Amino acid sequence: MTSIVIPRPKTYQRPAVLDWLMTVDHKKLGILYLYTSIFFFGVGGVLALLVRTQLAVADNTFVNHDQYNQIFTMHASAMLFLFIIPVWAGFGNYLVPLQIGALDMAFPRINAMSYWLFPPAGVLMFSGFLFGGSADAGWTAYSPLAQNSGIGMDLWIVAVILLGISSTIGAANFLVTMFRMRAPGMTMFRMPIFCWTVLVTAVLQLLATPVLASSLVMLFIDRNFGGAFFDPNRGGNAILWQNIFWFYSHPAVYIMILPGMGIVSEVLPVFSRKPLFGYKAFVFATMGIGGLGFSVWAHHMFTTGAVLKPWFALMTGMIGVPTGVKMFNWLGTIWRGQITFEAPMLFSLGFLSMFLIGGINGAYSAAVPVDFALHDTYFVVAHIHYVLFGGSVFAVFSGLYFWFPKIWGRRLNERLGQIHFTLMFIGFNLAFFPMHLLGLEGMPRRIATYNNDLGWQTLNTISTVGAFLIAVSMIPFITAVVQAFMKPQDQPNDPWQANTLEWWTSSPPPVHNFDDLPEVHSERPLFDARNGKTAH
Ligand code: HAS
Ligand code: CU
Repeated sequence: MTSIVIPRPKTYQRPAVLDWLMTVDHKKLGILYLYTSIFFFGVGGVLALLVRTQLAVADNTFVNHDQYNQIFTMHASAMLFLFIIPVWAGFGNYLVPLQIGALDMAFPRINAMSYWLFPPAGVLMFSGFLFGGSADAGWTAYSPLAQNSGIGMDLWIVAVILLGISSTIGAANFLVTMFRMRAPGMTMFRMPIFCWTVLVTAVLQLLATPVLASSLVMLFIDRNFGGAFFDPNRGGNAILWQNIFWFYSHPAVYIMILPGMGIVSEVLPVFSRKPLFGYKAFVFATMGIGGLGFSVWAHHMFTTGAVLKPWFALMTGMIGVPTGVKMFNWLGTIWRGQITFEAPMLFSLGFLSMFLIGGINGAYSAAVPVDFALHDTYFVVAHIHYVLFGGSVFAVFSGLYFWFPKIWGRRLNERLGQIHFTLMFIGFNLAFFPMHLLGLEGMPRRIATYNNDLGWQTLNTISTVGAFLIAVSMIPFITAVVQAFMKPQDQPNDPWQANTLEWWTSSPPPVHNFDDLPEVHSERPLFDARNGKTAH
Protein backbone atom coordinates (compact mmCIF):
# COMPACT_ATOMS: atom_id res chain seq x y z
CA MET A 1 0.00 0.00 0.00
CA THR A 2 1.12 3.55 -0.61
CA SER A 3 1.96 5.78 2.27
CA ILE A 4 2.87 9.38 2.87
CA VAL A 5 6.32 10.12 4.28
CA ILE A 6 6.48 12.78 6.96
CA PRO A 7 9.47 15.13 7.33
CA ARG A 8 10.96 15.02 10.84
CA PRO A 9 11.16 18.14 13.00
CA LYS A 10 14.28 19.11 14.94
CA THR A 11 14.50 17.56 18.39
CA TYR A 12 16.30 18.98 21.41
CA GLN A 13 18.15 17.16 24.17
CA ARG A 14 17.37 18.47 27.66
CA PRO A 15 17.46 16.99 31.17
CA ALA A 16 14.22 15.11 31.83
CA VAL A 17 12.79 17.54 34.40
CA LEU A 18 13.42 20.56 32.22
CA ASP A 19 12.02 18.65 29.31
CA TRP A 20 8.69 18.20 31.10
CA LEU A 21 8.65 21.79 32.35
CA MET A 22 9.44 23.33 28.98
CA THR A 23 7.77 20.90 26.67
CA VAL A 24 5.48 22.06 23.89
CA ASP A 25 4.87 18.49 22.70
CA HIS A 26 1.14 17.79 22.72
CA LYS A 27 1.75 14.26 24.02
CA LYS A 28 3.71 15.40 27.04
CA LEU A 29 1.24 18.21 27.73
CA GLY A 30 -1.58 15.70 27.40
CA ILE A 31 0.10 13.44 29.94
CA LEU A 32 0.67 16.40 32.29
CA TYR A 33 -3.03 17.28 31.98
CA LEU A 34 -3.95 13.67 32.77
CA TYR A 35 -1.66 13.47 35.82
CA THR A 36 -2.78 16.81 37.22
CA SER A 37 -6.49 16.27 36.69
CA ILE A 38 -6.37 12.75 38.10
CA PHE A 39 -4.54 14.15 41.13
CA PHE A 40 -7.46 16.54 41.67
CA PHE A 41 -9.85 13.60 41.21
CA GLY A 42 -8.12 12.14 44.27
CA VAL A 43 -8.45 15.41 46.20
CA GLY A 44 -12.11 15.77 45.24
CA GLY A 45 -12.63 12.13 46.20
CA VAL A 46 -11.22 12.62 49.69
CA LEU A 47 -13.53 15.62 50.16
CA ALA A 48 -16.45 13.47 48.99
CA LEU A 49 -15.59 10.89 51.63
CA LEU A 50 -15.67 13.66 54.26
CA VAL A 51 -19.12 14.69 53.02
CA ARG A 52 -20.34 11.11 53.14
CA THR A 53 -18.84 10.50 56.57
CA GLN A 54 -20.69 13.52 57.91
CA LEU A 55 -23.98 12.40 56.34
CA ALA A 56 -23.64 8.71 57.25
CA VAL A 57 -25.70 9.10 60.42
CA ALA A 58 -28.30 11.57 61.62
CA ASP A 59 -27.36 14.51 63.83
CA ASN A 60 -23.67 13.98 63.14
CA THR A 61 -21.07 16.45 64.40
CA PHE A 62 -18.02 15.09 62.54
CA VAL A 63 -17.68 18.50 60.89
CA ASN A 64 -19.54 21.72 61.71
CA HIS A 65 -21.83 23.60 59.35
CA ASP A 66 -19.18 26.05 58.14
CA GLN A 67 -16.69 23.30 57.44
CA TYR A 68 -19.38 21.29 55.67
CA ASN A 69 -20.16 24.18 53.33
CA GLN A 70 -16.51 24.51 52.41
CA ILE A 71 -16.05 20.78 51.92
CA PHE A 72 -18.98 20.23 49.56
CA THR A 73 -18.17 23.41 47.63
CA MET A 74 -14.57 22.39 47.12
CA HIS A 75 -15.54 18.79 46.34
CA ALA A 76 -17.73 19.91 43.44
CA SER A 77 -15.34 22.64 42.30
CA ALA A 78 -12.42 20.21 42.20
CA MET A 79 -14.38 17.50 40.42
CA LEU A 80 -15.88 19.78 37.78
CA PHE A 81 -13.28 22.50 37.18
CA LEU A 82 -10.08 20.65 38.09
CA PHE A 83 -10.88 17.10 37.05
CA ILE A 84 -13.56 16.49 34.44
CA ILE A 85 -13.05 19.54 32.21
CA PRO A 86 -9.22 19.35 32.19
CA VAL A 87 -9.11 15.55 31.94
CA TRP A 88 -10.81 15.89 28.54
CA ALA A 89 -8.17 18.46 27.60
CA GLY A 90 -5.65 15.74 28.52
CA PHE A 91 -7.22 13.10 26.31
CA GLY A 92 -7.82 15.68 23.59
CA ASN A 93 -4.26 16.95 23.65
CA TYR A 94 -2.76 13.52 23.50
CA LEU A 95 -5.13 12.09 20.94
CA VAL A 96 -6.42 14.73 18.56
CA PRO A 97 -3.14 15.36 16.66
CA LEU A 98 -2.46 11.61 16.52
CA GLN A 99 -5.97 10.79 15.39
CA ILE A 100 -5.90 13.29 12.55
CA GLY A 101 -2.36 12.39 11.54
CA ALA A 102 -0.78 15.72 12.56
CA LEU A 103 2.65 16.49 14.00
CA ASP A 104 1.39 18.49 16.93
CA MET A 105 -1.33 20.97 17.87
CA ALA A 106 -1.60 24.09 15.70
CA PHE A 107 -0.14 26.35 18.41
CA PRO A 108 2.17 24.30 20.62
CA ARG A 109 3.25 27.20 22.83
CA ILE A 110 -0.30 28.35 23.45
CA ASN A 111 -0.98 24.74 24.29
CA ALA A 112 1.75 24.81 26.94
CA MET A 113 0.26 28.04 28.29
CA SER A 114 -3.20 26.44 28.56
CA TYR A 115 -1.71 23.66 30.64
CA TRP A 116 0.44 25.87 32.85
CA LEU A 117 -2.52 28.04 33.84
CA PHE A 118 -4.16 24.96 35.29
CA PRO A 119 -2.00 23.78 38.24
CA PRO A 120 -1.60 27.30 39.73
CA ALA A 121 -5.35 27.83 39.41
CA GLY A 122 -5.89 24.59 41.32
CA VAL A 123 -3.57 25.69 44.09
CA LEU A 124 -5.21 29.11 44.19
CA MET A 125 -8.67 27.60 44.45
CA PHE A 126 -7.62 25.56 47.48
CA SER A 127 -5.46 28.25 49.06
CA GLY A 128 -8.52 29.70 50.79
CA PHE A 129 -7.95 27.04 53.44
CA LEU A 130 -4.78 28.94 54.39
CA PHE A 131 -6.65 32.22 54.83
CA GLY A 132 -9.46 31.33 57.16
CA GLY A 133 -11.61 29.20 54.88
CA SER A 134 -12.24 28.26 51.27
CA ALA A 135 -15.18 29.23 49.08
CA ASP A 136 -18.39 27.93 50.63
CA ALA A 137 -21.27 29.03 48.40
CA GLY A 138 -21.45 25.87 46.29
CA TRP A 139 -19.87 25.38 42.87
CA THR A 140 -22.67 27.59 41.55
CA ALA A 141 -21.54 30.54 43.72
CA TYR A 142 -25.11 31.80 43.95
CA SER A 143 -25.21 35.46 44.69
CA PRO A 144 -25.98 37.25 47.04
CA LEU A 145 -24.94 34.19 49.10
CA ALA A 146 -21.46 34.41 47.60
CA GLN A 147 -21.24 38.09 48.59
CA ASN A 148 -20.92 37.21 52.23
CA SER A 149 -18.20 34.55 52.12
CA GLY A 150 -14.63 35.25 53.17
CA ILE A 151 -11.53 35.80 51.11
CA GLY A 152 -11.53 32.15 49.98
CA MET A 153 -14.35 33.15 47.65
CA ASP A 154 -12.16 35.76 45.92
CA LEU A 155 -9.41 33.21 45.46
CA TRP A 156 -11.96 30.79 44.04
CA ILE A 157 -13.24 33.45 41.60
CA VAL A 158 -9.75 34.24 40.32
CA ALA A 159 -8.95 30.53 40.03
CA VAL A 160 -12.06 29.82 37.97
CA ILE A 161 -11.29 32.79 35.70
CA LEU A 162 -7.77 31.43 35.11
CA LEU A 163 -9.20 28.00 34.33
CA GLY A 164 -11.63 29.66 31.98
CA ILE A 165 -8.81 31.38 30.10
CA SER A 166 -6.97 28.08 29.95
CA SER A 167 -9.87 26.23 28.41
CA THR A 168 -10.84 29.06 26.06
CA ILE A 169 -7.43 29.29 24.44
CA GLY A 170 -7.21 25.50 24.50
CA ALA A 171 -10.50 25.34 22.63
CA ALA A 172 -9.29 27.74 19.93
CA ASN A 173 -6.19 25.60 19.55
CA PHE A 174 -8.22 22.40 19.11
CA LEU A 175 -10.43 24.02 16.51
CA VAL A 176 -7.57 25.35 14.38
CA THR A 177 -5.78 22.01 14.67
CA MET A 178 -8.77 20.06 13.44
CA PHE A 179 -9.69 22.53 10.71
CA ARG A 180 -6.20 23.01 9.33
CA MET A 181 -3.98 20.03 10.11
CA ARG A 182 -5.77 16.86 9.07
CA ALA A 183 -3.80 14.25 7.13
CA PRO A 184 -4.25 14.10 3.36
CA GLY A 185 -7.49 12.31 2.57
CA MET A 186 -9.06 12.97 5.96
CA THR A 187 -12.16 15.00 5.20
CA MET A 188 -14.20 16.36 8.10
CA PHE A 189 -16.54 13.39 7.83
CA ARG A 190 -13.64 10.96 8.06
CA MET A 191 -12.39 12.42 11.32
CA PRO A 192 -12.46 10.01 14.24
CA ILE A 193 -15.60 10.44 16.28
CA PHE A 194 -13.64 11.40 19.40
CA CYS A 195 -12.26 14.39 17.47
CA TRP A 196 -15.77 15.45 16.54
CA THR A 197 -16.84 15.46 20.17
CA VAL A 198 -13.75 17.50 21.09
CA LEU A 199 -14.60 19.89 18.25
CA VAL A 200 -18.15 20.53 19.44
CA THR A 201 -16.90 20.78 23.03
CA ALA A 202 -14.37 23.39 21.90
CA VAL A 203 -17.12 25.45 20.24
CA LEU A 204 -19.14 25.32 23.48
CA GLN A 205 -16.09 26.37 25.49
CA LEU A 206 -15.32 29.21 23.15
CA LEU A 207 -18.85 30.59 23.32
CA ALA A 208 -19.81 29.84 26.93
CA THR A 209 -16.68 30.17 29.05
CA PRO A 210 -16.17 33.92 28.44
CA VAL A 211 -19.72 34.44 29.74
CA LEU A 212 -18.75 32.72 32.98
CA ALA A 213 -15.63 34.85 33.18
CA SER A 214 -17.69 38.02 32.80
CA SER A 215 -20.11 36.98 35.52
CA LEU A 216 -17.20 36.19 37.83
CA VAL A 217 -15.64 39.57 37.17
CA MET A 218 -18.98 41.17 38.05
CA LEU A 219 -19.13 39.14 41.25
CA PHE A 220 -15.58 40.18 42.08
CA ILE A 221 -16.52 43.83 41.57
CA ASP A 222 -19.59 43.36 43.78
CA ARG A 223 -17.49 41.85 46.53
CA ASN A 224 -14.47 44.12 46.41
CA PHE A 225 -15.23 47.38 44.68
CA GLY A 226 -18.70 48.32 45.86
CA GLY A 227 -20.54 47.04 42.80
CA ALA A 228 -24.17 45.97 43.08
CA PHE A 229 -24.84 43.72 40.11
CA PHE A 230 -26.29 40.84 42.06
CA ASP A 231 -27.23 42.09 45.51
CA PRO A 232 -30.91 43.11 45.74
CA ASN A 233 -30.23 45.00 48.99
CA ARG A 234 -28.12 47.40 46.99
CA GLY A 235 -30.35 47.55 43.96
CA GLY A 236 -28.87 44.55 42.17
CA ASN A 237 -30.60 41.49 40.75
CA ALA A 238 -29.99 38.00 42.15
CA ILE A 239 -31.71 36.35 39.19
CA LEU A 240 -29.19 38.02 36.90
CA TRP A 241 -26.43 35.90 38.46
CA GLN A 242 -28.42 32.73 37.88
CA ASN A 243 -29.13 33.65 34.28
CA ILE A 244 -25.52 34.39 33.44
CA PHE A 245 -24.13 31.49 35.44
CA TRP A 246 -26.43 28.91 33.89
CA PHE A 247 -26.00 30.37 30.41
CA TYR A 248 -22.44 29.11 30.88
CA SER A 249 -23.05 26.14 33.09
CA HIS A 250 -25.66 24.31 31.14
CA PRO A 251 -23.47 24.20 28.02
CA ALA A 252 -20.73 23.31 30.47
CA VAL A 253 -22.45 20.08 31.45
CA TYR A 254 -22.12 19.03 27.82
CA ILE A 255 -18.50 20.20 27.90
CA MET A 256 -18.20 17.66 30.70
CA ILE A 257 -19.83 14.77 28.85
CA LEU A 258 -19.31 15.09 25.06
CA PRO A 259 -15.66 13.92 24.93
CA GLY A 260 -16.71 11.02 27.16
CA MET A 261 -19.33 10.13 24.60
CA GLY A 262 -16.54 10.33 22.03
CA ILE A 263 -14.40 7.86 23.96
CA VAL A 264 -17.27 5.41 24.30
CA SER A 265 -17.89 5.74 20.56
CA GLU A 266 -14.27 4.76 19.88
CA VAL A 267 -14.30 1.84 22.30
CA LEU A 268 -17.61 0.16 21.46
CA PRO A 269 -16.80 -0.45 17.75
CA VAL A 270 -13.38 -1.90 18.57
CA PHE A 271 -14.70 -4.41 21.09
CA SER A 272 -17.75 -5.28 19.00
CA ARG A 273 -15.67 -5.61 15.82
CA LYS A 274 -18.10 -3.42 13.89
CA PRO A 275 -18.02 0.16 12.62
CA LEU A 276 -19.83 2.81 14.64
CA PHE A 277 -23.47 2.53 13.64
CA GLY A 278 -24.60 5.83 12.07
CA TYR A 279 -21.39 7.88 12.12
CA LYS A 280 -22.97 10.93 10.48
CA ALA A 281 -26.08 10.77 12.62
CA PHE A 282 -23.79 10.76 15.63
CA VAL A 283 -21.94 13.83 14.38
CA PHE A 284 -25.17 15.73 13.73
CA ALA A 285 -26.57 14.63 17.10
CA THR A 286 -23.44 16.00 18.76
CA MET A 287 -23.92 19.32 16.96
CA GLY A 288 -27.59 19.24 17.93
CA ILE A 289 -26.74 18.79 21.60
CA GLY A 290 -24.21 21.61 21.31
CA GLY A 291 -26.75 23.96 19.71
CA LEU A 292 -29.70 23.10 21.94
CA GLY A 293 -27.39 23.27 24.94
CA PHE A 294 -27.56 27.05 24.71
CA SER A 295 -31.34 27.19 24.92
CA VAL A 296 -32.13 25.25 28.08
CA TRP A 297 -30.24 27.03 30.87
CA ALA A 298 -33.29 28.22 32.76
CA HIS A 299 -34.36 24.66 33.64
CA HIS A 300 -32.12 25.27 36.65
CA MET A 301 -34.28 28.25 37.56
CA PHE A 302 -37.87 27.03 37.17
CA THR A 303 -38.67 27.55 40.84
CA THR A 304 -37.53 31.16 40.75
CA GLY A 305 -40.68 31.87 38.77
CA ALA A 306 -38.70 34.44 36.83
CA VAL A 307 -38.27 32.45 33.60
CA LEU A 308 -40.55 31.42 30.74
CA LYS A 309 -41.23 27.89 31.97
CA PRO A 310 -43.00 26.34 28.93
CA TRP A 311 -40.24 27.42 26.55
CA PHE A 312 -37.39 26.10 28.65
CA ALA A 313 -39.27 22.88 29.45
CA LEU A 314 -39.87 22.32 25.75
CA MET A 315 -36.26 22.94 24.78
CA THR A 316 -35.00 20.76 27.62
CA GLY A 317 -37.31 17.97 26.52
CA MET A 318 -35.95 18.31 23.00
CA ILE A 319 -32.35 17.92 24.06
CA GLY A 320 -33.12 14.32 25.01
CA VAL A 321 -33.74 13.55 21.35
CA PRO A 322 -30.19 13.90 19.95
CA THR A 323 -28.92 12.08 23.02
CA GLY A 324 -31.45 9.35 22.25
CA VAL A 325 -30.05 9.21 18.70
CA LYS A 326 -26.66 8.50 20.26
CA MET A 327 -28.11 5.76 22.42
CA PHE A 328 -29.27 4.08 19.21
CA ASN A 329 -25.84 4.64 17.63
CA TRP A 330 -24.23 2.81 20.52
CA LEU A 331 -26.79 0.04 20.76
CA GLY A 332 -26.72 -0.42 16.98
CA THR A 333 -22.94 -0.70 17.18
CA ILE A 334 -22.87 -3.51 19.73
CA TRP A 335 -25.97 -5.22 18.30
CA ARG A 336 -24.87 -8.59 16.90
CA GLY A 337 -21.24 -7.62 17.21
CA GLN A 338 -18.54 -10.05 18.30
CA ILE A 339 -18.40 -8.52 21.74
CA THR A 340 -15.45 -9.10 24.06
CA PHE A 341 -15.38 -7.78 27.60
CA GLU A 342 -11.95 -6.26 28.14
CA ALA A 343 -11.75 -3.47 30.73
CA PRO A 344 -12.26 -0.56 28.28
CA MET A 345 -15.42 -2.24 27.03
CA LEU A 346 -16.71 -2.91 30.55
CA PHE A 347 -16.39 0.75 31.45
CA SER A 348 -18.06 1.80 28.21
CA LEU A 349 -20.97 -0.55 28.85
CA GLY A 350 -21.11 0.86 32.38
CA PHE A 351 -21.35 4.30 30.80
CA LEU A 352 -24.22 3.24 28.53
CA SER A 353 -26.37 1.88 31.32
CA MET A 354 -25.60 4.50 33.96
CA PHE A 355 -25.75 7.52 31.68
CA LEU A 356 -29.16 6.32 30.47
CA ILE A 357 -30.47 6.44 34.03
CA GLY A 358 -28.92 9.87 34.58
CA GLY A 359 -30.31 11.22 31.32
CA ILE A 360 -33.81 10.04 32.07
CA ASN A 361 -33.58 11.61 35.53
CA GLY A 362 -32.76 14.83 33.73
CA ALA A 363 -35.79 14.43 31.50
CA TYR A 364 -37.95 14.07 34.63
CA SER A 365 -36.64 17.30 36.07
CA ALA A 366 -37.33 19.00 32.75
CA ALA A 367 -41.05 18.67 33.46
CA VAL A 368 -41.83 21.84 35.39
CA PRO A 369 -44.33 20.45 37.92
CA VAL A 370 -42.02 17.54 38.66
CA ASP A 371 -39.08 19.89 39.02
CA PHE A 372 -40.97 21.96 41.60
CA ALA A 373 -41.05 18.83 43.75
CA LEU A 374 -37.52 17.71 43.00
CA HIS A 375 -35.60 20.97 42.82
CA ASP A 376 -32.89 21.32 45.46
CA THR A 377 -33.43 17.77 46.70
CA TYR A 378 -31.17 14.75 46.61
CA PHE A 379 -32.93 13.60 43.43
CA VAL A 380 -30.92 16.22 41.55
CA VAL A 381 -27.78 15.02 43.31
CA ALA A 382 -28.60 11.54 42.01
CA HIS A 383 -29.07 12.96 38.50
CA ILE A 384 -25.77 14.78 38.42
CA HIS A 385 -23.85 11.77 39.67
CA TYR A 386 -25.45 9.36 37.22
CA VAL A 387 -24.48 11.64 34.33
CA LEU A 388 -21.15 12.85 35.66
CA PHE A 389 -19.84 9.75 37.42
CA GLY A 390 -21.85 7.03 35.71
CA GLY A 391 -21.25 8.93 32.47
CA SER A 392 -18.08 11.00 32.45
CA VAL A 393 -15.97 9.14 35.03
CA PHE A 394 -16.76 5.71 33.58
CA ALA A 395 -15.74 7.12 30.19
CA VAL A 396 -12.48 8.45 31.68
CA PHE A 397 -11.58 4.97 32.91
CA SER A 398 -12.69 3.37 29.66
CA GLY A 399 -10.33 5.74 27.87
CA LEU A 400 -7.47 5.16 30.30
CA TYR A 401 -7.63 1.37 29.91
CA PHE A 402 -8.01 1.71 26.15
CA TRP A 403 -5.19 4.17 25.41
CA PHE A 404 -2.83 3.13 28.21
CA PRO A 405 -0.88 0.86 25.82
CA LYS A 406 -0.56 3.71 23.33
CA ILE A 407 0.40 6.41 25.84
CA TRP A 408 2.69 4.38 28.10
CA GLY A 409 3.54 1.39 25.92
CA ARG A 410 2.25 -1.08 28.50
CA ARG A 411 -1.03 -2.79 29.11
CA LEU A 412 -2.98 -2.63 32.37
CA ASN A 413 -3.66 -6.02 33.94
CA GLU A 414 -6.99 -7.29 32.68
CA ARG A 415 -7.99 -9.13 35.86
CA LEU A 416 -7.37 -6.05 38.03
CA GLY A 417 -9.32 -3.99 35.53
CA GLN A 418 -12.31 -6.30 35.90
CA ILE A 419 -12.13 -6.15 39.70
CA HIS A 420 -11.84 -2.37 39.51
CA PHE A 421 -14.88 -2.15 37.28
CA THR A 422 -16.99 -4.51 39.39
CA LEU A 423 -16.24 -2.74 42.67
CA MET A 424 -16.74 0.68 41.16
CA PHE A 425 -20.01 -0.28 39.49
CA ILE A 426 -21.46 -1.72 42.70
CA GLY A 427 -20.07 1.10 44.86
CA PHE A 428 -21.39 3.73 42.48
CA ASN A 429 -24.93 2.37 42.50
CA LEU A 430 -24.92 1.89 46.27
CA ALA A 431 -23.70 5.45 46.72
CA PHE A 432 -26.04 7.20 44.34
CA PHE A 433 -29.17 5.14 43.76
CA PRO A 434 -30.51 5.73 47.29
CA MET A 435 -30.26 9.46 46.61
CA HIS A 436 -33.25 9.18 44.28
CA LEU A 437 -35.34 7.86 47.14
CA LEU A 438 -33.99 10.41 49.59
CA GLY A 439 -34.85 13.15 47.12
CA LEU A 440 -38.38 11.85 46.72
CA GLU A 441 -38.68 11.79 50.51
CA GLY A 442 -37.74 15.46 50.44
CA MET A 443 -34.17 15.47 51.70
CA PRO A 444 -32.73 18.85 50.60
CA ARG A 445 -29.25 19.05 49.11
CA ARG A 446 -26.45 21.07 50.70
CA ILE A 447 -27.48 20.40 54.30
CA ALA A 448 -24.81 19.55 56.85
CA THR A 449 -26.94 17.16 58.85
CA TYR A 450 -30.50 15.95 59.37
CA ASN A 451 -32.75 15.10 62.22
CA ASN A 452 -33.12 11.44 63.13
CA ASP A 453 -36.95 11.64 63.14
CA LEU A 454 -36.97 12.21 59.39
CA GLY A 455 -36.13 8.57 58.69
CA TRP A 456 -33.33 9.33 56.22
CA GLN A 457 -30.54 7.58 58.06
CA THR A 458 -30.63 4.06 56.58
CA LEU A 459 -30.44 5.22 52.98
CA ASN A 460 -27.70 7.67 53.86
CA THR A 461 -25.66 4.98 55.56
CA ILE A 462 -25.97 2.75 52.48
CA SER A 463 -24.86 5.65 50.34
CA THR A 464 -21.80 6.22 52.52
CA VAL A 465 -20.85 2.54 52.32
CA GLY A 466 -21.08 2.82 48.54
CA ALA A 467 -18.84 5.88 48.50
CA PHE A 468 -16.16 4.06 50.45
CA LEU A 469 -16.49 1.08 48.10
CA ILE A 470 -15.74 3.43 45.18
CA ALA A 471 -12.62 4.51 47.07
CA VAL A 472 -11.66 0.85 47.58
CA SER A 473 -12.13 0.21 43.85
CA MET A 474 -9.20 2.54 43.24
CA ILE A 475 -6.84 0.04 44.89
CA PRO A 476 -6.90 -2.51 42.03
CA PHE A 477 -6.62 0.36 39.55
CA ILE A 478 -3.58 1.88 41.24
CA THR A 479 -2.06 -1.59 41.61
CA ALA A 480 -2.52 -2.20 37.90
CA VAL A 481 -0.85 1.12 37.05
CA VAL A 482 2.11 0.50 39.36
CA GLN A 483 2.50 -3.05 38.01
CA ALA A 484 2.41 -1.79 34.45
CA PHE A 485 5.04 0.86 35.09
CA MET A 486 7.37 -1.79 36.52
CA LYS A 487 7.22 -3.74 33.27
CA PRO A 488 9.12 -2.87 30.09
CA GLN A 489 7.31 -1.18 27.23
CA ASP A 490 6.18 -4.10 25.13
CA GLN A 491 3.06 -3.02 23.31
CA PRO A 492 2.72 -3.34 19.54
CA ASN A 493 1.41 -0.39 17.50
CA ASP A 494 -2.13 -1.68 17.47
CA PRO A 495 -2.82 -4.07 20.36
CA TRP A 496 -6.62 -3.89 20.09
CA GLN A 497 -6.98 -4.08 16.29
CA ALA A 498 -8.47 -0.63 16.38
CA ASN A 499 -9.51 1.78 13.64
CA THR A 500 -7.97 5.21 13.99
CA LEU A 501 -4.59 6.68 13.04
CA GLU A 502 -3.04 6.82 16.53
CA TRP A 503 -2.74 3.03 16.31
CA TRP A 504 -0.65 3.29 13.12
CA THR A 505 2.41 4.63 14.91
CA SER A 506 4.53 3.03 17.64
CA SER A 507 3.40 2.73 21.28
CA PRO A 508 4.34 5.22 22.64
CA PRO A 509 4.68 7.33 19.50
CA PRO A 510 7.97 9.05 18.59
CA VAL A 511 8.35 12.80 19.23
CA HIS A 512 7.35 13.52 15.66
CA ASN A 513 4.31 11.19 15.94
CA PHE A 514 4.52 9.42 12.59
CA ASP A 515 7.28 8.13 10.33
CA ASP A 516 4.70 7.69 7.63
CA LEU A 517 0.94 7.69 7.26
CA PRO A 518 -1.47 5.39 5.46
CA GLU A 519 -3.78 6.91 2.90
CA VAL A 520 -7.08 7.85 4.46
CA HIS A 521 -10.14 6.70 2.53
CA SER A 522 -12.71 6.32 5.27
CA GLU A 523 -13.18 7.06 8.96
CA ARG A 524 -11.43 3.73 9.70
CA PRO A 525 -8.01 3.96 7.99
CA LEU A 526 -6.47 1.17 10.05
CA PHE A 527 -9.29 -1.21 9.34
CA ASP A 528 -8.82 -0.43 5.65
CA ALA A 529 -5.08 -0.98 5.89
CA ARG A 530 -5.52 -4.33 7.67
CA ASN A 531 -7.96 -5.49 5.04
CA GLY A 532 -5.95 -4.24 2.08
CA LYS A 533 -8.58 -1.67 1.15
CA THR A 534 -6.87 1.49 -0.01
CA ALA A 535 -9.46 2.97 -2.33
CA HIS A 536 -13.21 2.94 -2.63
FE1 HAS B 1 -28.69 17.86 34.01
C1 HAS B 1 -29.34 19.69 36.86
C2 HAS B 1 -31.93 18.29 32.93
C3 HAS B 1 -27.98 16.14 31.11
C4 HAS B 1 -25.36 17.80 34.89
N1 HAS B 1 -27.56 18.58 35.56
C5 HAS B 1 -28.03 19.31 36.64
C6 HAS B 1 -26.93 19.62 37.51
C7 HAS B 1 -25.79 19.11 36.93
C8 HAS B 1 -26.22 18.46 35.71
C9 HAS B 1 -24.35 19.22 37.45
O1 HAS B 1 -34.31 20.08 33.63
C10 HAS B 1 -27.03 20.30 38.86
C11 HAS B 1 -26.58 21.69 38.88
C12 HAS B 1 -26.68 22.25 40.26
O2 HAS B 1 -25.73 22.10 41.02
O3 HAS B 1 -27.72 22.82 40.59
N2 HAS B 1 -29.76 17.31 32.34
C13 HAS B 1 -31.06 17.57 32.12
C14 HAS B 1 -31.48 16.98 30.84
C15 HAS B 1 -30.35 16.38 30.32
C16 HAS B 1 -29.29 16.60 31.28
C17 HAS B 1 -32.85 16.97 30.22
N3 HAS B 1 -27.01 17.09 33.16
C18 HAS B 1 -26.92 16.43 31.97
C19 HAS B 1 -25.56 16.05 31.71
C20 HAS B 1 -24.82 16.52 32.78
C21 HAS B 1 -25.75 17.18 33.68
C22 HAS B 1 -25.11 15.31 30.48
C23 HAS B 1 -23.35 16.43 33.05
C24 HAS B 1 -22.52 15.59 32.53
N4 HAS B 1 -30.31 18.78 34.75
C25 HAS B 1 -31.54 18.87 34.15
C26 HAS B 1 -32.43 19.70 34.96
C27 HAS B 1 -31.68 20.11 36.08
C28 HAS B 1 -30.36 19.51 35.92
C29 HAS B 1 -33.82 20.06 34.68
C30 HAS B 1 -32.13 21.02 37.21
C31 HAS B 1 -32.80 20.28 38.26
C32 HAS B 1 -33.07 21.17 39.42
O4 HAS B 1 -34.24 21.26 39.81
O5 HAS B 1 -32.14 21.81 39.95
C33 HAS B 1 -30.28 15.67 28.99
O6 HAS B 1 -29.14 16.03 28.26
C34 HAS B 1 -30.31 14.18 29.16
C35 HAS B 1 -30.59 13.50 27.83
C36 HAS B 1 -30.50 12.00 27.91
C37 HAS B 1 -31.53 11.15 27.98
C38 HAS B 1 -31.29 9.66 28.04
C39 HAS B 1 -31.12 9.00 26.69
C40 HAS B 1 -32.19 9.33 25.70
C41 HAS B 1 -33.11 8.45 25.22
C42 HAS B 1 -34.07 8.97 24.23
C43 HAS B 1 -35.50 8.96 24.64
C44 HAS B 1 -35.81 9.78 25.84
C45 HAS B 1 -36.49 10.96 25.80
C46 HAS B 1 -36.96 11.56 27.09
C47 HAS B 1 -36.84 11.67 24.52
C48 HAS B 1 -32.94 11.62 28.05
C49 HAS B 1 -33.16 7.02 25.59
C50 HAS B 1 -38.27 10.93 27.45
C51 HAS B 1 -38.62 11.13 28.88
C52 HAS B 1 -38.86 10.13 29.79
C53 HAS B 1 -39.13 10.52 31.18
C54 HAS B 1 -38.85 8.65 29.48
CU1 CU C 1 -28.83 22.18 32.73
